[in-house]
Amino acid sequence: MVLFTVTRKETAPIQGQKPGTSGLRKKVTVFKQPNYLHNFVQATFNALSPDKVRGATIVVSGDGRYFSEEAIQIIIKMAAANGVKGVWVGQNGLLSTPAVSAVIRERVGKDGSKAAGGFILTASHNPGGPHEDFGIKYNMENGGPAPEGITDKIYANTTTINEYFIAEDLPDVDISSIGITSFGGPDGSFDVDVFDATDDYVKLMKSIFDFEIIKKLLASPKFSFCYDALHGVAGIYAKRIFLEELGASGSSLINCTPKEDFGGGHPDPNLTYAKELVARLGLGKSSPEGEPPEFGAAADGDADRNMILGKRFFVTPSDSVAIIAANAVKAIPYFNSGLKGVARSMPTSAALDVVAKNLNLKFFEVPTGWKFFGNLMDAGVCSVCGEESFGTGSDHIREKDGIWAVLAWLSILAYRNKDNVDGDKLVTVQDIVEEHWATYGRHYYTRYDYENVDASAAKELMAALVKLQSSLSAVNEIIKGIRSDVAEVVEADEFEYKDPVDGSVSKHQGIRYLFGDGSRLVFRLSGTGSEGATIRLYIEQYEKDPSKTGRDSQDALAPLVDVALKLSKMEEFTGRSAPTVIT
Ligand code: VG1
Ligand code: CO
Repeated sequence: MVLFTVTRKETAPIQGQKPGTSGLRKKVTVFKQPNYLHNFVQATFNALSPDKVRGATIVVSGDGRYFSEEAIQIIIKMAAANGVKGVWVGQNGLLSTPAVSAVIRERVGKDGSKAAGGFILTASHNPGGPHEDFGIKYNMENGGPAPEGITDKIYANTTTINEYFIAEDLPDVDISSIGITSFGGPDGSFDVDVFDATDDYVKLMKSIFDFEIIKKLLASPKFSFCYDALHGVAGIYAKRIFLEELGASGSSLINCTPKEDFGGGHPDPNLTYAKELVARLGLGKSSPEGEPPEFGAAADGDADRNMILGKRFFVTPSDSVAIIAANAVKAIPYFNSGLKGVARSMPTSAALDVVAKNLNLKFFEVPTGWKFFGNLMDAGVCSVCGEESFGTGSDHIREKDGIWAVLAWLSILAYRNKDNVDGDKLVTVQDIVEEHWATYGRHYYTRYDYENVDASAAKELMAALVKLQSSLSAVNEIIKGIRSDVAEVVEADEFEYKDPVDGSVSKHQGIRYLFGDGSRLVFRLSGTGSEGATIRLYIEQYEKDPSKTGRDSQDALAPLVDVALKLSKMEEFTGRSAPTVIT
């Protein structure tokens, strides 16, 4: 057995290591600075209670982006030096974010141990490569992202850190082959367990969904689908689940081999970046050859996001979570005994609220970021939740789950077509969405992102919007001057959240303007960008009248967009006449 020693290294604080909405995300060039990663990892170990580190087992893996392999070797050596007993690594350092959550919750090691938490290495939907982004975050024993109490501690530690511990003489571990490598250190043995990255996750999915009914749908000559992993880690799960388990044909999968630079693209599943899929589904500018598939879906780099498409049809993420919630009990075995409650992030449209009201379900509105759903799920009051940013999930884990969302939609389609898979015409994605609108009304919705804006200009814009909120009559005067065809603002505030489980309060979670007809404008600064500031503007309008739910979304929202841009003086502050991305 190879023996190792522990070295104490002197270091000094490095500025800017504050975790954002989902961990610390920076350019690779920043992460490669001497001690940058080391400081953050040590600050994390120091923020956890000692029994979750010393003698504990932790998971380390990610979406395989550039710098992951190097980072994994550093973290293994630091874990060993900090008294960790075992490190679990997905083969080739790969594990999707939802799979890490599943592994922490479900996997049992050879000695019967479970993991105390894990580092996830990803910058999610941000591009990868030597000049692009890297990221790291810590998930706790429940499989969910560290709560703010912990991330605040981590940050505080990074500002005072003066030492870290590393097993410099521990050789690099071969993470490409499955198996356990044991080392001997001052505290006894230290094991690195490299395991199959898909097994635990696939097993969990099979316990949630009825794979047989989905298999029948996929086998129907009337059905066809296309899944785009955008070169992210979702590809390895897609191959296992859609091809091996569900019998889909290889041609249904595109970009399903993970690449460290995501093929040079943005692994962001939306209408702008998932170009190939969008074109295949007949939603692009040029029409595809032949008839588009009935169903399409995409994932982001770390496979926690999803985009759902029908033939020539886009499902907004806010509608998607509402539709899954409305159909879950019948269509998904895991929910057969009912939903404990549902939740959405604040900027997500109120489509889910209407379902909750109709089905008499507990309902929660939380700040942006998945960490806020975890407490509700642990407390047993939330089964299904989602965010407008292409994130959907349930209490099977404590992260959003891209493949789960696709299986949820396939389950709904399979259930709706179960007596007629061989019939002339299947119930389509579009049919399901339009039926939903007819029952619950439609929330027209769009988000404008202004990326990499000058940070102080963004702050000034937000400050001006907060200032405006002190007088609603003045706001309504301004709005009247912009458009006469929008309702009055009846409430304006900065969203603040008191966690109903632990009582913690999160302030300044987005600026809201709420209109008398249920319309909303929300302004937020992104907490996941790695450069400058990103302003997000969310625009929503509710339409109950079934004869008006079929409008073009852009037309329906045009007056509110006009109001939002002028009220915020977007161009004046940012110098941008158009957003970077519209979703
Ligand atoms: C964005 C989304 C948010 C999501 C977060 C992490 O955060 O808006 O809804 O939870 O990304 O998702 P922000 O602060 O940039 O708006 V992921 O897939 O990047 O881990
Ligand atoms: Co992601």
